[in-house]
Amino acid sequence: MTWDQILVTISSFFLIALIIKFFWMKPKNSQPNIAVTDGIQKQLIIVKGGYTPDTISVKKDIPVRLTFRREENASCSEMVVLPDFEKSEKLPEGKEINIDFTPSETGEFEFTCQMSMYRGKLLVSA
Ligand SMILES: [Cu+2]
Repeated sequence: MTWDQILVTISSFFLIALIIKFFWMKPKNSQPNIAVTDGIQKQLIIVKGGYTPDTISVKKDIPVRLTFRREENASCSEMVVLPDFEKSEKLPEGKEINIDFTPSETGEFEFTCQMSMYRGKLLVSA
């Protein structure tokens, strides 16, 4: 191998390592947990072309209240489903709908529209 080839080989290794680090080793939970108010972890989620925010970090064994406010009339988003917590609610446009539950296990739990097109994640940590 010539020096050129060695250099190219080494730099491509670094590039690959960088790509792997960026895409696969992204920290799973980089956001802080949502704030606790009156003993409840409360988060407002706007429903418009998706869920904003779509990743919510909470602690287990503390009650959670997700308030969904749907700001569109696309039929796609007229319901929200949290299968792991056996919750589903209709979301009338412009109204704030609360979903209350207490996560008792850590992990990643999805919430979606009724057709699973809009997706959000609840990250529960100890
Ligand atoms: Cu949908």
